[in-house]
Amino acid sequence: MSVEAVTPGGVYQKISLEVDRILQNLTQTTTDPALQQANENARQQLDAFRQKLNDNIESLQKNAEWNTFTIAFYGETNAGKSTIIETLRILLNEQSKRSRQQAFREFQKQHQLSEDDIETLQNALNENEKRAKELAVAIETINHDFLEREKAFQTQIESITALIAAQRQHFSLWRKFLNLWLKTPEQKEKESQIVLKQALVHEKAHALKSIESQKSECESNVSSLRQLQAAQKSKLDELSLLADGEIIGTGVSDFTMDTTLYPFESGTQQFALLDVPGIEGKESKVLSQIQHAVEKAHAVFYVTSKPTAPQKGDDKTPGTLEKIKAHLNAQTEVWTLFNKRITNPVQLNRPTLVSDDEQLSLDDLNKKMSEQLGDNYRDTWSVSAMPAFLSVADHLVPGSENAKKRTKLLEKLNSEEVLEKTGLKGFLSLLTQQLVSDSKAKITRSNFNKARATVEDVTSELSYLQKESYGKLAKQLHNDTINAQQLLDISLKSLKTRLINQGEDAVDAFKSRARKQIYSEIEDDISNDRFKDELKSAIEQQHATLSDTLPGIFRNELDKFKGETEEIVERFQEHAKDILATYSKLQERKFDNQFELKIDIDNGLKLTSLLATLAGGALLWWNPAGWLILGPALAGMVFAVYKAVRSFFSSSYKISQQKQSSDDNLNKIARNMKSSIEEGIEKVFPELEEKVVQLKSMLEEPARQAKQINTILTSATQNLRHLSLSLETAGDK
Ligand SMILES: Nc1nc2c(ncn2[C@@H]2O[C@H](COP(=O)(O)OP(=O)(O)O)[C@@H](O)[C@H]2O)c(=O)[nH]1
Ligand SMILES: [Mg+2]
Repeated sequence: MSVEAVTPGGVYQKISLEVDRILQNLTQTTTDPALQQANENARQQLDAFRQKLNDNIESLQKNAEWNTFTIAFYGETNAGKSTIIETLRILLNEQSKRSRQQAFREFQKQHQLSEDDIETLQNALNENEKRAKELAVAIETINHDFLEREKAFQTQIESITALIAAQRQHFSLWRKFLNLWLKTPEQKEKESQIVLKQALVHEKAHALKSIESQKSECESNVSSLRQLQAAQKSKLDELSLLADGEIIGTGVSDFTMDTTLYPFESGTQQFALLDVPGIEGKESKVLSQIQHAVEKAHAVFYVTSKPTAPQKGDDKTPGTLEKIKAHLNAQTEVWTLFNKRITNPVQLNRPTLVSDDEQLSLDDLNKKMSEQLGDNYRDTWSVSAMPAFLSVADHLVPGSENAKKRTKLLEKLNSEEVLEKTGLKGFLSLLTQQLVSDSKAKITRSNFNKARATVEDVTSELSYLQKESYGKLAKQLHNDTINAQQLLDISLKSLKTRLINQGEDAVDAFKSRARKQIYSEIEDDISNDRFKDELKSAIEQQHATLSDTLPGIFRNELDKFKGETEEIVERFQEHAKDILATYSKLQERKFDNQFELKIDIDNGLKLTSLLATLAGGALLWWNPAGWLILGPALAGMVFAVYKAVRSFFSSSYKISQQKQSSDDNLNKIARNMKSSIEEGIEKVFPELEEKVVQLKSMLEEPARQAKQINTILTSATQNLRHLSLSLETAGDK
């Protein structure tokens, strides 16, 4: 077909039509019913393949991308795919990233969430807390001071009171009387002390008043600042949803469940990156997302955080290597992206990102990937995603883990150096220069190749079915048929030999019986004339016996032959069924029972009815007794006359002469009979041979059917290979 002329996208329809055409042309009608059956079987098989191919092509058509060069990031969860993509989004100002960052900035401004804002609030809080604490200490000190002073007054007052009491004991009555109006100096002193003490209480209240009000002001400040901080904290949580790194996983498996497409522009180039769910996921949703993503992609990065080659699976579960082969086989460009996990920025100061040991492992990985993917596999590129991301992520929540890590990282190296040392700078130029250049041609090549691979996949399944099933089946059936046919030939030949032998034996028996009969007459010394009559009558009697027994003898042989033939046919059929069952089983295992092997071994009932008429019918046509017409033999008997004259003189001589004459005549008759039987057999045998020929050709039918299907499948395979080849050339144009 000429796929070159097809518009992009139209190629899928063209393939379907072409496949239809190829498959329809293969099974034309025939008048041979056995071949017609085989054609029908082949058509059913091919239909199943066509259905499968059409389904795959349909899916390709639905997912194919013809305009934007699309690169899938493919690998296990936690390999770092999203981290790398996030870094590229920031570096290349990807649209949705840009608007998110703007939203981040606006939200940050609106809710005053800058580092300064946070710090100012924290400082104010700290200040007030500190001040409140200081004021509390001051209050304590004042309280303590006044307590001391109060205590001093109290002691003074108590000692004066004691003095006054002691003085009063020594007072005269008069003095006591006077004391009612006149106070002693001690008493006056006491009163003044009391007044002073009271003044002290006032003084204390006065001293505390302002400080305490300051302190409570501070405390109320602290509580409102705390409220502000709580509000700020909840806004920061909201802000974190807008921060850089939103697509990076948290270590939870299947963080990325859907494939996300990020469109990029770099210079004049446009391309898209696909963030694909982890390939270890088993959910059907994840599996179909992966399938669609690889159908869309024109190049694939297999991202891994381990430098070792992907694991092989076992019989039961496919390993990563098998998954990669199954998913990426149709890709035209596959790279490995090794994401070296780095936790300490110090590691970036080593001369190379990848150690010697890791490089050795990566070389091995490259080798294994090349083995799986052939020429379409490119190479490994190494990066360290997390530090690269941190170095460019300037929209992070202040105080967050990432912000802290970023600060720590940038203390040691600037952003440019980090990008250089993490391999991201080189990766970026690989991506934007090498990979996406000449993308129109690459898109065509990739999409045609995927279509080609789809055709190829189904073709190789078909080819497998052809080679491993019908091809081998046809060959084995053919060998078995030849074998059975040879056995039939042998059986027929031995029947002939046996019939001749049995015929001869019967004639010999006839001869010896007739001989015995005539000899006993001869012993009675009979005349030559009588001898002639007796011989004739002995021959006639024994001929009658022979005519009676010969058909039975032949029937026995024919029955034996029939038994043999049936056994040969039966054994052939059983073996053919066994072979068919064996291949059917292999088939079921390989194709999940999708393609049933179909061959008609029994050949309807035709074979059975042919077998029934084969030997039984023969005797209806044959008449072995009729082959032995006696008249000419009797007429042809010869008796030597001169010997008869001499026998007149000697009786014993006559007896021996008569015996001699009997023998001569019997031998001659027997010889004639034998050749009559042989002639008879020769005459009727072709009829039997004809039946055996029919039988042999019936035995050929299963092999012919298998051969016919095999031929059809072979030419379907060839035509599809042609189609696949033309897709390859078309894609390269
Ligand atoms: N220490 C370290 N962690 C990384 C690095 N790259 C990715 N990670 C972490 O690995 C986890 C998964 O990363 P992510 O990009 O979501 O992986 P994905 O599942 O392949 O998309 C995240 O927690 C990342 O922080 C790296 O270079 N160093
Ligand atoms: Mg991810």
